[in-house]
Amino acid sequence: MEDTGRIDMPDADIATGTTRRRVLQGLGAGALTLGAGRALGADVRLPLPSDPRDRPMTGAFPQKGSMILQRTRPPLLETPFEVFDQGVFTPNDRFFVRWHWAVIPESVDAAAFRLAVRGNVERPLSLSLEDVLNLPSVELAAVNQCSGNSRGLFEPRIAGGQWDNGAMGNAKWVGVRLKDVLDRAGVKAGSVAVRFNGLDEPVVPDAPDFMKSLDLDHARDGEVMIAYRMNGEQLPLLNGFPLRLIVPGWYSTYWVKMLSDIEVLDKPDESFWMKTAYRIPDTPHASVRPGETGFPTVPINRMVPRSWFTGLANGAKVKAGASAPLRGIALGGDRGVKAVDVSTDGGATWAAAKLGADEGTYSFRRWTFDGAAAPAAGGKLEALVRCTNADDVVQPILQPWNPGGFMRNGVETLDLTAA
Ligand SMILES: Nc1nc2c(c(=O)[nH]1)N[C@H]1C(S)=C(S)[C@@H](COP(=O)(O)O)O[C@H]1N2
Ligand SMILES: [Mo]
Repeated sequence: MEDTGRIDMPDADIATGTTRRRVLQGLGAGALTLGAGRALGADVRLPLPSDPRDRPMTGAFPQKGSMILQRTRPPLLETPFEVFDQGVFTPNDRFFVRWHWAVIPESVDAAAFRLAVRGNVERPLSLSLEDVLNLPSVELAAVNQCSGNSRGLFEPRIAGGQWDNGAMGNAKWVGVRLKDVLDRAGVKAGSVAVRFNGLDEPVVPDAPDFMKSLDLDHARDGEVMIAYRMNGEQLPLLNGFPLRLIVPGWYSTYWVKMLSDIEVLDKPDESFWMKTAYRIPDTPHASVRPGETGFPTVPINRMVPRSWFTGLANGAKVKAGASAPLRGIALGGDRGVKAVDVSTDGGATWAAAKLGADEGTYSFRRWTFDGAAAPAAGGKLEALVRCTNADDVVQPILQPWNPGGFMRNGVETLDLTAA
């Protein structure tokens, strides 16, 4: 097993410009040798509408704790939903993992690593990690959510990763503004977009390398960042060590991991992952009828509001005649959470939940609701939860559908029995 990447991370003094060094933990040896996943006890049964519903739990991946194994190579690891009840931030070792191609470096040599900034710029750059760490740092809480999060719940069923709701996570990201990096390179007049590529590669040479791009104005908005720290630690290798793009409020397909190449384009990006893949219907709620064809499409973009119950799962028993302890998390999407409402009459009336601490526009927000009285013993209680964001975008009651299985955000239901 070869030695693996270590990164000398500056400590909290980075803002003062000092680079007193503290070596954080190196990456586990043989990091990505993905053999037969070590089984961790019983399988987990996901609440999907069709089989297969069972998934193995795995603890076989470097820097990762117990995760739901969706696929081994390239790894797709889902966060068990109970993790979202434990805190508003998702621990790095429980944070979901998704890669498109199986050729992922087993380690990254932090000293040799370079980030290229090139294309339609005045001064092409080759930045070391030290160079990046010496730029002014910013911190932001943001949810990283796969476009296909919850795809396994769609009916009719849609091909692709059959995720339950755990292809998402919230972290505090520290890094540098993409704008500052672009300014150092000097974006030339006539530029329209910026394309991002990472160190991973397709298994066969003629398959399309995973790359994503943003319009130039978006790339320069001062919020899009290049992160080197996640929840106070260096990024786990599987989450993009040493650098990844953070695109607050947008689906994580844009959050390119192991970011090594930034290319300023003077024409729109016509490559596969923008032009062909990750496109949504250009219709209200990006929704079409199953089987419908001939609709216009656009690249997937902003996230939409969502909310979930945590703590209690469908079928749970609550105390008869007492107030049911409802709680959960919400996400505003590309705007903050304005309100979370609960209904216990099928959506006819709604009452406001109490919101927890505001960790920022793009973070999860906790909510609690104690106004739902359970019926007499043996009776059923059905609760619905709905998030409204600061743009007054509200979750739809009827679940939209699209052929990619993207952007699921219909209102969630919790069925309880009083005992
Ligand atoms: N380099 C690279 N970055 C990538 C991907 C990839 O395949 N390669 N997948 C994207 C997609 S679709 C998702 S959902 C997120 C997953 O981020 P995570 O593994 O840190 O949870 O990474 C994004 N960034
Ligand atoms: Mo994704």
